[in-house]
Parts: sequence; structure tokens; C-alpha cells
Amino acid sequence: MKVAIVMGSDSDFPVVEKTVTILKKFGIDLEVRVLSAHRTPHQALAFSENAEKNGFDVIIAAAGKAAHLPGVLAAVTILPVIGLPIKSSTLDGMDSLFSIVQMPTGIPVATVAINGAENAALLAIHIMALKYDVLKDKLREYRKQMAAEVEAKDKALKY
Ligand code: RP5
Repeated sequence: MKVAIVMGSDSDFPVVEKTVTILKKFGIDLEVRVLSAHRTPHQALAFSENAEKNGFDVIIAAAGKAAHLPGVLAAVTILPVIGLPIKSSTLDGMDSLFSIVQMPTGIPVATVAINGAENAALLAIHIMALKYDVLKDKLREYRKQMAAEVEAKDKALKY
């Protein structure tokens, strides 16, 4: 159970940190890297090309602006790649979202919401649950807790 989290810049980390928190909560091994499709393209490609051999199950790729990173990583691996569009300052993350979600046919990237860091982790866990049964129980428990929290909020606000 091992996930690679790759981000285009360390400026993405405040969002990516929430992905790390969820994965750790589920006991997933992870590696976090700063690798850019534009600034360090050769390193990014090499990482993705070797990811399967290095024991990763899923790659989460976070990027902002002209966010080519998830697509570039997906192009050289058969591991599932989850794209996490980061909200950039000028276009509010719409640039990142469109760059990641509009992949040409043949190379899919599963795209979560702009800054959807927690869902990127959860989707990775759902994918890995197909292989690791223990994660199915943990996901059921997570949803139970989430429902209990919503019910508590409902009770607290009712008047
Ligand atoms: C992208 O450009 C990164 O993923 C980041 O979201 C954005 C800005 O990077 P910095 O200029 O803050 O390093 O490659």
C-alpha cells in the first residue's frame, strides 16, 4: 500500500498536506516529491517510469497553472494517476482544472476538484481497496465516523 504524491512546486504543499494527512490516517506508505513537468521534466518522467517497479500502487499529481504534470506522469506509467488541480492566484484554479481534466483519449487522469486534496487521497484508497481488503473496512469506518459528525452538527444546529 504505497502512494506517490508528486507536486509541481513546494508552493502546492499547503494543499497537498491535507492529502498526506488522510493517507497517513489510513496507514498508507507514501513518498512526497517536488517534480515539475516544465522545470524538471526529465526527473519527473524518470520517477513515473520507475514508479511501478518501485512498489507504488497509485500516483497523485498536484499542479497549478498550466498543469501538465499529471498527464505527463500518466503518459509513461500504467499505474492510475489522480490529478489534483491547485488553485492558482490569477485564474482561481480553472486553468489547473482544465489542464488536468481535459486529457486526450488513451491517457486517462482521474481528476478531483480544485484543491480537492482529501478526495485525492480517498480516491487513491478506494482504488487500492480493490487489492488490499483491509482498506475496505477502513473506508466503511471512515464513512461511519463522517456520518456521525454530520448528525452531531445537525443536532447542534436544530432549533
Ligand atoms: C506549477 O506552477 C506548480 O504546481 C504550482 O502550482 C505553480 C506555481 O509554482 P511556483 O511558481 O509557486 O513554484 O508548476
